[in-house]
Amino acid sequence: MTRRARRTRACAALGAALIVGAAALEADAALGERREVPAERVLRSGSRNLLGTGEERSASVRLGDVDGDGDLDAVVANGRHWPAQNLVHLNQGGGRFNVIRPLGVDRATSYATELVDLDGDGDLDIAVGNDVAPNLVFLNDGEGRFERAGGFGSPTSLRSVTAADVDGDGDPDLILCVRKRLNEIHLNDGSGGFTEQRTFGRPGDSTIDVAAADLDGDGDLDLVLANRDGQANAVLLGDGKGSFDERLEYGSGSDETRAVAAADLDGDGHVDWVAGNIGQRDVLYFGDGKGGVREAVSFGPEDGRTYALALADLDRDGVLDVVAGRAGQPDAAYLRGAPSEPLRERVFGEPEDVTYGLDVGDVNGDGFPDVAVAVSDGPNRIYLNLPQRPEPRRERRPR
Ligand SMILES: [Ca+2]
Ligand SMILES: [Ca+2]
Ligand SMILES: [Ca+2]
Ligand SMILES: [Ca+2]
Repeated sequence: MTRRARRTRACAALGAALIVGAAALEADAALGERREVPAERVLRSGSRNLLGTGEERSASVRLGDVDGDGDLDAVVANGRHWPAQNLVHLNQGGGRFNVIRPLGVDRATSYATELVDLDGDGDLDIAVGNDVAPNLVFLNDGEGRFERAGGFGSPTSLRSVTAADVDGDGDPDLILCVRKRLNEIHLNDGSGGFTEQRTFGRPGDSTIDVAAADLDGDGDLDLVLANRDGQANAVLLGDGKGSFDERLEYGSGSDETRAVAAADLDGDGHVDWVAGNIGQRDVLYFGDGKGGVREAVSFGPEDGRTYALALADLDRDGVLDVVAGRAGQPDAAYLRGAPSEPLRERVFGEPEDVTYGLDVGDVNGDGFPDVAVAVSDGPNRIYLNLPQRPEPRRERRPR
């Protein structure tokens, strides 16, 4: 799941704003109140919204309440092909990430830190996926302290880890995208142990990302694959037991896709998905309820470099919006309204930042989803989803 601003970057630039739309006032109007409620929102980041000051080769970020105090914390995967320290950033309330804990003692080539309750004890654990280094499981003590507890799979050219219950037994399994090799699924034994493996896709697939959702409405999870290296993208229909053998291709057949996200975007009961592409526009695919595409809508820059995607209702109008993290281009939100309305692009972040990952969640507790970005060779940060001010307020210098 974005963006970045060199650490000393001027605050004015960080105001580079996302204006999100209007709809917040109706409840108040219905109550007959005349309160002044800002109609527009901005995605804003400043020097106090950094996730530390490091400039690692960050690859992904995940938000979740790891210490059980009710606010969202952040876990960042660092390294990619070069060993680095993964970090847990603890929210001190209001979106102030003022405490950092290292995750484990080994530095490794991390691409992913997936946050999910792996052992079923009610707290969020972490699965760490590395590029050709052992993948690790860290179990949470409930207070955000993580102890290494086994791992999953063998070292391989892993690019992402996605948690989903692919065999329908109630525990989250781990879906691994592996570039130029068979992708893997590791089935959870219910206590965070992973001894049973499946594969999906084809041996040479360059799958970078996957979204798990029930595309054909038969009650089990299916997979949407983001494939690179000129390979066709595909939907794989699941059998409910962890196998995905029925393949339907989507897209042009040679899309360079690096990110996917899935949800029912148009409210017709069928799951849709978004593909984030490199060197071409991104695409909204509206599903036909059978794993195929009913309609495709391109959006974003012609030469886009989308590395990460998330879906969230940023303006709380009841319709999911798209957040795109881009490499060497500004990140952008795409606000969606009625199906007939065009997407409204709102760029944010710094053009030179290389956004490898992002996640969306309400880190300051105001009810509006904020955006966390993992930037390669730049600071990771939070973009708060805030009411737009009439005049951008000058940010105070850090003291
Ligand atoms: Ca917390
Ligand atoms: Ca747990
Ligand atoms: Ca499972
Ligand atoms: Ca299905």
